[in-house]
Amino acid sequence: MKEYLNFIGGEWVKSESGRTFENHNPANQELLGTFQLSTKNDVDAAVEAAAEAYKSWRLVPAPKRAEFLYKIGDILKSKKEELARIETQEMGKVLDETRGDVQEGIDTAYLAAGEGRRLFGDTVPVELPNKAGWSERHPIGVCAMITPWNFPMAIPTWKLFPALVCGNTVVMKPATDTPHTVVKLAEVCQEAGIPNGVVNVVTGGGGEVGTALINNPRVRVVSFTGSSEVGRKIAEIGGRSLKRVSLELGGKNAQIVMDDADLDLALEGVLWGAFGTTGQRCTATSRLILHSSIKEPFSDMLLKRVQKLRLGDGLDEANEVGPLVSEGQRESVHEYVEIGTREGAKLVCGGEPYTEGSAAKGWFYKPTIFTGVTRDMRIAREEIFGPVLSVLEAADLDDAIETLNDTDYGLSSSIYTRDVNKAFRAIRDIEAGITYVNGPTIGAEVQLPFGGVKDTGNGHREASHTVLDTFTEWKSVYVDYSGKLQRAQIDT
Ligand code: UN1
Repeated sequence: MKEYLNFIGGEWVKSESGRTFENHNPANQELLGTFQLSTKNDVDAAVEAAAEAYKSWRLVPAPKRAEFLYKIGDILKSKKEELARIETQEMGKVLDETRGDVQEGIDTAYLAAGEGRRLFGDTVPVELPNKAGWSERHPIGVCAMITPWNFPMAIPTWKLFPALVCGNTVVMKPATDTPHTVVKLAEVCQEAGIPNGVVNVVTGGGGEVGTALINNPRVRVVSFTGSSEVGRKIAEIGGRSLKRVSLELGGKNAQIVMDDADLDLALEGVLWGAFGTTGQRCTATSRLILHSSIKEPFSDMLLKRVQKLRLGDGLDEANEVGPLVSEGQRESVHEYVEIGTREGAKLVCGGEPYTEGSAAKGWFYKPTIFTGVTRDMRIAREEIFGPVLSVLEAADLDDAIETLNDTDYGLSSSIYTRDVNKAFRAIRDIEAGITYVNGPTIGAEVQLPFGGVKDTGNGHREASHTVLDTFTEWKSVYVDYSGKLQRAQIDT
């Protein structure tokens, strides 16, 4: 059985703990490899290496830093299939989706590389003669990245690549369910010739490794994607030392279907949005809000299609829905199904593990739909992170938008309508970081900001050029070439 190592200061090293943890395939529980169960000392060594590398990396011109990212993008492209297979094995989602996940990493590499020749600041007129002023972006230092298991490649790259092009150095801690993909990502960085210590990876549990990273005084930025519960704790700890903390947290995304919508299109949308990635996206469609007049026919259409979804090992291209990532995840999804039933919602399909044939060895769960869900029910308010869809009803557009907004989260949202006036009102009034018109709640592209409002985050955005605000400090520069003291706001 292969043992994978930490990547610190350009070397592949064991944890000082001498201990490892196992990585299993959620489709069949096969043991895939062991990874370092790291300690605070391992983290401190990685931060030390990153701090040392920062001294020279920050001085490499940004277009030159970008050249590494172009190379990384090229290598990822050449290894796309291999990486997708590794991902499907450790995370479970079907190959088409893991290929998409790697593609998102490739897109992010090229987007970030392009920033190497932009990183725009402002050049503005100044009020005194013979004086110039502008703003420029500066790197911050060592950045910690704590990344989730649902997008084992894309999400780490959303953080890593922009941080690097801005001149920061990085310590990454991948989710314990999917460490292999990030270890591969580090290998790709090494192959591209990234200088030692610029990228470091320390695997292990959130309690030990994550906590040590957040508490390390030399870490200046923490970028985290995960639950709102953990995000709050990170923000509290980070707040004490005034670290910059960028959080991308939960969602309770809804798709609205109006009475004038193309129902076939809306059906394709909700199937993909709710059951793609087995519902394990922070952007997954977790609520379906149906206009009363199409509620019955649309629910019938949906039920017919959902029951035909093919579950199974993601490596088999015939399968459409893979397993949940772990036994714990399956238990937590099932608990929500029990809660929904107790709350009085009507379970119309699924609601139990899927155990047919070889699926019995994996953590599969049947696509599940509840109808008759009301806004006060927990299954309408809390993130489930599994293949469970709650169907609610709305009398008109205002009611639909009010229902959609009636949650603590605000990540993604969608409306299906053929009425342009309704579409624009929805874009204006929906409280979310992302709104799709006639498309599902999933499928963001990397050149637009990604993130959400309310409990979904703390105001930062990943992707786009907006992510640069997480990984740079602004410096305003004034150059007075008058040769005399000029007093702003006083001298004329
Ligand atoms: C996530 O939902 O956790 O927009 C990330 C999407 C993908 C990224 C999702 N591009 O669905």
